[in-house]
Amino acid sequence: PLTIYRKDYTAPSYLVDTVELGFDLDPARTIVANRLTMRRNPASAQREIELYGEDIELVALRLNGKALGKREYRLDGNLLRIPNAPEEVTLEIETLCAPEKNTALSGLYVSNGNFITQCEAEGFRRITFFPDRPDVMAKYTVMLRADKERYPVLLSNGNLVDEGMLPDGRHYAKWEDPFLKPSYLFALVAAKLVCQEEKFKLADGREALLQVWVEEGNLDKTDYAMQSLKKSIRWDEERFGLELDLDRFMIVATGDFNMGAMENKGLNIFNTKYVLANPRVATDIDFQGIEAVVGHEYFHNWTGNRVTCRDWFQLSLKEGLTVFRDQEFSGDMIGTSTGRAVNRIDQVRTLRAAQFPEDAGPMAHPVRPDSFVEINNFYTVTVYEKGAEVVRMYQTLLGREGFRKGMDLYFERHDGQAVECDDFRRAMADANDRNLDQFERWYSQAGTPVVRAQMRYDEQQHAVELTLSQSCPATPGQPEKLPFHIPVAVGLVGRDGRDIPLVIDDQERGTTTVLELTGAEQTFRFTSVPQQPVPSILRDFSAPVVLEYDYSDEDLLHLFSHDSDPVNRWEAGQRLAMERLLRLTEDVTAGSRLQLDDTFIEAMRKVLTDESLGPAFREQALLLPTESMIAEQTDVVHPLSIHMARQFVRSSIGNRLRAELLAAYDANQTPGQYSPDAESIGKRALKNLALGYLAAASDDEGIALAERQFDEADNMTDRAAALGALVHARAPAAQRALQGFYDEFEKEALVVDKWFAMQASSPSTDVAAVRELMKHPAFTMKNPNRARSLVFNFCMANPVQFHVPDGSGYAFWAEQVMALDALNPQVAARLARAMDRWRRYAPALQAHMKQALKQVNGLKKLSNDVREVVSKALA
Ligand code: DPP
Ligand code: ZN
Repeated sequence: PLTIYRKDYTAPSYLVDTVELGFDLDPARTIVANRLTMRRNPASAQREIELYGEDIELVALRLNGKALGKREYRLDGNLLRIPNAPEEVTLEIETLCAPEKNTALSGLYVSNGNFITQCEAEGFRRITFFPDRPDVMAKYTVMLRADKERYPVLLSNGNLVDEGMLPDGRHYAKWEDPFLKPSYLFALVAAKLVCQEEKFKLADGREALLQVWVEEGNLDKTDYAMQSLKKSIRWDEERFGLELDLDRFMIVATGDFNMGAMENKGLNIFNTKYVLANPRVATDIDFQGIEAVVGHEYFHNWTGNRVTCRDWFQLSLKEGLTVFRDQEFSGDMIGTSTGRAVNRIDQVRTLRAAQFPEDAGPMAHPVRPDSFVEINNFYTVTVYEKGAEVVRMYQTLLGREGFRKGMDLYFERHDGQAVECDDFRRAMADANDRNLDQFERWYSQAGTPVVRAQMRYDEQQHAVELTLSQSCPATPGQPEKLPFHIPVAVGLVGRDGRDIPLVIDDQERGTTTVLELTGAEQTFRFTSVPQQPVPSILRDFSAPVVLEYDYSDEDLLHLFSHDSDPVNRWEAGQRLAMERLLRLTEDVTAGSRLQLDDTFIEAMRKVLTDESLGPAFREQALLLPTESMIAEQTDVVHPLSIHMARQFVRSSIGNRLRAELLAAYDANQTPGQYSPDAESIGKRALKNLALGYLAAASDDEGIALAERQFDEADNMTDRAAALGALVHARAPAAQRALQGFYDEFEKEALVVDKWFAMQASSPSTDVAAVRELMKHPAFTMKNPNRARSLVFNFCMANPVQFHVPDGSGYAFWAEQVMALDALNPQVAARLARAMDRWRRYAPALQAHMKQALKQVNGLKKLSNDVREVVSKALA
C-alpha cells in the first residue's frame, strides 16, 4: 500500500466555489447528481482537475455543459483526472451507489432502514466524485428526494429552504448551508425519526432551534443530550466568546456508527451510545460520556468547522484542541476543585492506560504524523488525548488569560481557513509575545518523554536544589530526540504537611510554580526552605511525561496524606500500589507466598475513612492501576501473574478493610430520584468500588450484597455494578442474574452491549465461551457497537483469557480481524491493534502472536487499514 507523506503536500489544482447536490435516495440504487463550479487555484502550478471517487459508478460527466468523451478524462482506480481544463469550470457529475450494501459505514449507508452519512475523513468520495480534501472549502446546496412513507424526515447541513411533495408519492427537501465547508463535514439523513426540540436564546439575542432526532421508541432518552447541548452552547459563549452561527442545530442518533459522533456542520450525527440515556438504561459513565461528546462535537463548530485542517496530518489541530475544550467544559460543569481534580485524574488514567502504550509501540506517531497509509488509523489517543495535553500545556505556560488571547488571535487570523498546527502555535506565541519555537517538538517527536528529578537539601543554606533532566525513547523512524519544552509544576511539602512558600531568585512564587524545562538537564534553586521537604512534582499532571523520582515509602505516604494538589495526592497512592503490584506479580511468577504489608492497607484505610475527602476522590484513590497499566511497567509481561497479583490485592483489601468498606457502602447510598450530578456520581462510584472489593473477599457477604443490590437497584449504574461484581467474582448467582438482565433489557441495544461486554471481559469467559456468545441471536459483527462489546472486549479487556498459553486467543483474534475486514476495514483495523504490544510477552506467547499476525498479513485481499497495522506490528 501507498504511504502518504506530510512533506509532499501540494495545494489543490482547482478550488470549488459552489456544490449543488441532488439525491434520489434508494437503498439499492441511489442516484447522485453533483454540479460543481470550480476555478483554477492561482497557488497551484497544476492544470489538471483531480477528483476522487470510491465504490461508486460514474454515469455521466459534463464540463461546461458538454459531455466529456472517454478520451477527455482518465479514471485510474479512485482518481478521476481531467487534463487541460479551462480557468473556470462547471462540472456536472452523475453517479450511482448502493447504500444498503455499504457495510463499511463510510459514505452513504443504511442503518435500520434509515439513510445516514459519514464523510470524515474520506467518505465523501464514496458519495460523489470530488476534490475530497479538507483544504477545498465550498458552499453547499442539497436537494433530497425520497419516499415519504419510509423516509418522512429529510435533513442536511444548514437551513431548510424548501420542501414539498413530488408527483410519485415521494417528497423533497432542499437545504442550504451558508458557510464554506470541506466535504468531510457534509451530511444527510433520510429517515423515520422523531425529535425533541427547543428554541434556545443565544448570547446576542437570536433564537436557535435545537433538535435531537432519534427512532420512535427512544424519545424517553433524549433529555440529557438536549441539556448537554444547551450547556455547551452557553459555556462556549462564556468561556471563549464563541457563538452558534446557525439558526438551527441538529443531533441525529444512529445505532450503526464507526466512531463516537461526527461534527457535520449543523447536523451532528451521533452513535446512539452518546445520545440515549435515562436512569433505567444508562450508567453514570454513560451520562458523563454524553455530556462530553455532545460538548465535543458542538465545540468543533468553531475548532474544526469554522477553522479547519489544511490536510489530515493536521488532524490534532482540531481534535487535540477540541478534546481540551471538552475536558475544560466537563471540569467547569462539575465546578468544585476536587471535582475538577477527579476529572483530571480520569484524563491521566486514560493517557497511561492507552496513550503511553501507543507511544511505546509499533504504531507510535507524533501528534502531527509525518506519514500514513490510511488516515482512519490515525484517529488515535495520541492525536486526540496527547494532542489535548499539548494544548493544555499552552494554558499552563501562558495562563488562562494568555491562552484566551491566543484563541482570539487564532480566530481573528484564520476564520474560514484550512490551516496547520503551526498556525495555532504561532497565534499562541504572537498573542503573548512568547517564543514557542521549541514547543514545536511536541508536534513533531513521538514517544513519551521521561523526566528524571533529583532533590538536594542544603541544611546550612536552607535551600533546595531540584535537578530535572529529560530524555525520550526512540520510536519508529525517530531514533534520536531533541529536548522538549516541558512545563513542570512543582510544590514543596513540609513536614507538617503544608506547602512551603516557594522562593526562586528572591522572587516569591506562591506554593505551586511552573518550572520550564527546556534543556537536557536543568537545576532550579529554591531558597528559604526551613526544613527538608518532600517535592510534589508535575502537579495537576502538567505535562504528558513519565516522572521518575526515588520516593521512599514514607515520602509517598506523606504526599498521599497531605499533598495540596489532589492529582499528586492520588498519584502518590498509585505509586504505592504499583510498587506492590509489581512485586507481587514477580512473587506469583516465582511461586512465592503472597503478602501485602500493613502500611499499604493502613494508607488505604485512612483514605477510605477520611470524610473530609469527597467520595469521588476517595474512589479514585482506592482504585488500583489496571492490569494493562501494570503490564506496561514489567519487562516481560505475564498476564496471569499480573491478574493474580491484582486479585490478591483486591481480596486483601476486601478482607482487611471489611468493616470500613461496609460502612462506606452504607454511607454512600443515593436514595430518592436518580440524578447524574457529580456528587451523586461520586457516591455511587465509591459505594460500587466498595462492593467490588467486598465481593472479591473470601467470605460471601459481598456476594450477598451484590445480589441484593442487583435485585433492588432502580438505576443502571447500580444494576450494572452489581452484575459486574457477580460475574467477575464467578458467583453462583451470576448466571441467573445475567439471564434476568438480558430478559429485561433485550430490546435496549445499548444495554445488550453492556451484557455482552461484561461477559467478554470476565476472566471466567474463555475463547470457547466467546465463540458461544457469538452464536447468540443478538450478536452481529455488522454493528460496530456489538462487535466492540463482545469481540473487542475479549481481545483487549480480558488479558487472562486472551493470552492463554496455547495461543487460541490469538487464533480467534486473527479470525475475527479477517472476518471484520471484509465488512468494515476501519473497525477491523482497531481490533488489529490488540496485538500492538506483542513483543513484550514471554517468548512462547510471542511466537503464537507472531504467527497470528503473519496469518493476517499473509492475506492477499486485505484492506489498507488492517495492512498498515499488522505490517507495522511485524516490522
Ligand atoms: N467524530 C470524530 C470526532 O468528533 C471525528 N471528527 O472527534
Ligand atoms: Zn473531534
